[in-house]
Amino acid sequence: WLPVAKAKLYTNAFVRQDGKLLLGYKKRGFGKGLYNGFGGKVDKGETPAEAAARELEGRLSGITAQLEHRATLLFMSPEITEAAHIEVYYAEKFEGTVTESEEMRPEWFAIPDTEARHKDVIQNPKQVDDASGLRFIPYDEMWEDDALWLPAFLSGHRFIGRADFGIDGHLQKSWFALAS
Ligand code: 6OG
Repeated sequence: WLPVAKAKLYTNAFVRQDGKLLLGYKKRGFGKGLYNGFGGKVDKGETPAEAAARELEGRLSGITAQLEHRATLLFMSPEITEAAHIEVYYAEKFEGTVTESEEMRPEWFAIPDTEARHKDVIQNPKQVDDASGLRFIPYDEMWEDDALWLPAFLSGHRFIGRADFGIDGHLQKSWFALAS
């Protein structure tokens, strides 16, 4: 038996502080023009946790954070023979200064405080939080799958999931399960 596709291992890290979420606007490369957590490929000889710490530090030019593993995601797409396997990390505390890098422009966003508010922000994007003056999480400028799992991720759930994209680049099917 031979697997038909290879899974490439990536990390992604989301930092939250004082009710705000730190995202990066990707200036170049894969996912250009979209907001995302901070991460990249896991190098040979490196664990995902090590890669997540390295990427976070590199892409924010010098922050260190206590990273907590919360999700394992698999993304499939008909255009690529490689599936993306992403280990997703969460951090509430970090040290250092958030700085723009060549690849990512960091920006803080308000986090909706209830599930209903989250749904409203997903359906009606570009809303600004009166209390902080920050824009809510920009789901309309993120990967399409993010709206399906980021609310649960931010509520503290640990899970595994898979999202399949079609040839039109849109999400076709997805599946999530809480981790035990
Ligand atoms: P570099 O190529 O810049 O790493 N990534 C995804 N993130 C989300 N939220 N959804 C997806 O759905 C993704 N596909 C890839 C993994 C790419 C970064 O982008 C993430 C890495 O953090 C399709 O080295």
